[in-house]
Amino acid sequence: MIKWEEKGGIAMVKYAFPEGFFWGTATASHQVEGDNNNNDWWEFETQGRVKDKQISGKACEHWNRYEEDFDLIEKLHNNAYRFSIEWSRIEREKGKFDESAIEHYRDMLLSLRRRNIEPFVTLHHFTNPLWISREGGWLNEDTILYYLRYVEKVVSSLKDLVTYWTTINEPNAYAFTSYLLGMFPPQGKSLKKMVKVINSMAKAHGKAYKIIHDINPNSQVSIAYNVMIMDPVNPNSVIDRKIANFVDGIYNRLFIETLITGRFSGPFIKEDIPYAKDTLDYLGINYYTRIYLGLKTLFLALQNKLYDYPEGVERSDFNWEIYPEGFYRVVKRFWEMVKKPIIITENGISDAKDTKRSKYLISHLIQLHRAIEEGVDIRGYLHWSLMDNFEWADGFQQKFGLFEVNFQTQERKWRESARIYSEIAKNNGISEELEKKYLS
Ligand code: GBH
Repeated sequence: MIKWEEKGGIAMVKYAFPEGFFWGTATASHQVEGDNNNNDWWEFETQGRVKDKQISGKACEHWNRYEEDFDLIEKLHNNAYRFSIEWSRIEREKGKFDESAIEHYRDMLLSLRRRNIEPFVTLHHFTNPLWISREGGWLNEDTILYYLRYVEKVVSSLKDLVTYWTTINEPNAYAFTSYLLGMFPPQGKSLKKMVKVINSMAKAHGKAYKIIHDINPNSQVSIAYNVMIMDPVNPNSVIDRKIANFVDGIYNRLFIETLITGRFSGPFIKEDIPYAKDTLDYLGINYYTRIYLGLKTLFLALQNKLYDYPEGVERSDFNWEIYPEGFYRVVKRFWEMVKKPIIITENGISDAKDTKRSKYLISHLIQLHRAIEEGVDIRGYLHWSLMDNFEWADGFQQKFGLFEVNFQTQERKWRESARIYSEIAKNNGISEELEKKYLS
């Protein structure tokens, strides 16, 4: 066995990741910046619609504390950071662009570049400027054009500093949660509306892809796609399998298949969108968990209870099943489907006490490694999230951070899992010691 000293301080790595692999974390503007008072979420919060009537308020004050936060990223030995640009800051009023907000994001990017941290920039992460939502949000087709005008403005202003763009975060999860489940603004409860929004977002992505490449041909453009494993409650029941497959089709396939084939083939809408075809330079995947679907789930859904996990499975504070093998299944499946390099744009766990996060991290990374060994081209892993933040409709109680945040003092504190992640990134892999310590 090679000793620590003999390898120049690098612990012996059992699961080595490819050279140049991106190790990073991810955040989203509204969840961390603070004072995003000009978007639909702020309105939703101030109407008392978030759990315990919480508001995002100052959030993590990342807007003013980003240097301090980038120091932490450096200490994690990370070489990548994913964050989003807040449309409602760039275009507070329709057609009026705020150059000072663009300058601010420029400063952030320059700071990342100085530190050799590759930025992954998301252009839309759930929030919309108020003027957009007041004009009908993503059900109004004009929103596609407004979005494209905003994209053109941002990308031409920042093109020299950004290679990796994410046009839209989780169009599927956004449409699902905002227009079918009614849990996010504008609280729609209609399958038809949900399908319409997925359709519009596929069009928006297709056009944005071209705009971004016209501005800078070297750009790498993708979406961040939320994939949930959807298994039937009872694998022997034909009805359960059919229901699982139906939901899987809309949630996990519809949007992405449009980008592969140029054809949108959903319930209610079938149409060719030729310009959306082949518009992924890489695929961003957000993976968290598995859900079970079947006849029983449909009844639960009517009572707004979504998941029906079997007894005994390990869960997060959010009650989501911890299912590392699912990560392997997801990347294998999407690799076969898309045949484009994959970057994990989110993966993480709500775990306030940090008793499960290190194990979650290591077990998921080992599954990722397994897929890489089998030939899947995975280029990076961005953990959700750098620090505790405003977890949308659930407010501040769900804690996804590698760093704990005290929201009174804004102090950031290392969790044990942050130290583990730092060690993994530094070694570009997982040592046998780590595996033994957390997985046996
Ligand atoms: C990601 O969404 C988001 O990109 C990120 O902003 C968020 O903080 C992170 O995950 C952690 O949640 O189906 O009943 O659970 C993941 C997909 C979609 C899962 C909305 C939670 C809420 C309704 N999310 N969903 S439910």
